[in-house]
Amino acid sequence: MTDRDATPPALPVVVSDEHRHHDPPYELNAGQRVAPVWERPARVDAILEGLPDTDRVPARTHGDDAVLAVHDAEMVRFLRDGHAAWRAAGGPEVMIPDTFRSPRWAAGGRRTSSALGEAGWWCVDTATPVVAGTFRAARAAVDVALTAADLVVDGAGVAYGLTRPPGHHAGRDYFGGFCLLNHAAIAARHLLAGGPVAVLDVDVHHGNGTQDLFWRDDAVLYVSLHADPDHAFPFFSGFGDEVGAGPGRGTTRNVPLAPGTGDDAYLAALDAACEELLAFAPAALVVSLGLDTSRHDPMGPLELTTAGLAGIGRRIAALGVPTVLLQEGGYALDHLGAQVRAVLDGVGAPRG
Ligand code: SP5
Ligand code: ZN
Repeated sequence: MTDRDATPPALPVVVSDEHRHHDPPYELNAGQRVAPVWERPARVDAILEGLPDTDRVPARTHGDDAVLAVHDAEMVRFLRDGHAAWRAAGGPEVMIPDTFRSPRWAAGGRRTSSALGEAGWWCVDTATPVVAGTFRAARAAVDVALTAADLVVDGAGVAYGLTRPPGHHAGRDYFGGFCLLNHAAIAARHLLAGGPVAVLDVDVHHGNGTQDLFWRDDAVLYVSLHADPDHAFPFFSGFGDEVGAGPGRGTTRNVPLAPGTGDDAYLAALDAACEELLAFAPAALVVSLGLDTSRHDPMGPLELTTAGLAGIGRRIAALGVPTVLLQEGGYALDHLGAQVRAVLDGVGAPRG
């Protein structure tokens, strides 16, 4: 092409190598030691192998304000300093709590001064091991998300942030589900300066953290398609009758899907969700992009093909809303590159 003005800018892929500092040697799933962990650095390498011809943008450092607008400052402090305190108290390299506060305790539970006990105050599961470099990686993923959001604010139309570790299971004052800081929620809150924001969560797991963060907020629409939590993580959240509360009643939409759901039923459900999303008239869209809906995924119970994932991308493009795509789950290492490529091809922006 000779007319350079006719060529849209390439889809930016925001990256950071800092994620490598989160590389736990094992996790506990259903009481069993699992090694290697599901959520590991090789996921990012696999994704980038699928995107050889993209415009890679290094994450820019952002201050803590956007993080503290979403998360409890004491939890951020724990994520930053808690591992060192755990080690000093005799804890092993991997910080996994063995005692969790229950919301059913009559006196409500109370913060502890024990560095070994404190982990069970903030963490909700045994599958989210914290190691010495975890905070550094999670904090860099926030910078990836905010850099991608900035690109969209500056007119990029669509940007993809290769965030790792994922974020959508982390709430204001809890973490779990491989997630430490909720970068999609942080990006959404950041984008609110430009008007109402929709979050579309297509990870196979319900994004309980994002739902909770915007539960009472009528400026953020949270829409999630996911495997029915009656059979799948996070088990206790994501049912169809959860719609938000107070001023946010009606700005949370959950679409639980039966195990085995394939392309046609998934994309039909997504079409209906997209109509609701358009009726909200968001100024910006954040997509929590999990690839664990794939039939190849070792964890998710859904059966989407890679062509089905491209269909998700096409529907996102058809919304015509400035869009920040942020990576969440997806664990089929041999397929991840082709999967992200399929979604981004569906979104339709040239990759460079
Ligand atoms: C971001 C994200 O996708 N988080 C998911 C966290 C799921 N944690 C529970 C892991 C349990 C693994 N069970 C595997 C069953 C394999 N058939
Ligand atoms: Zn997931």
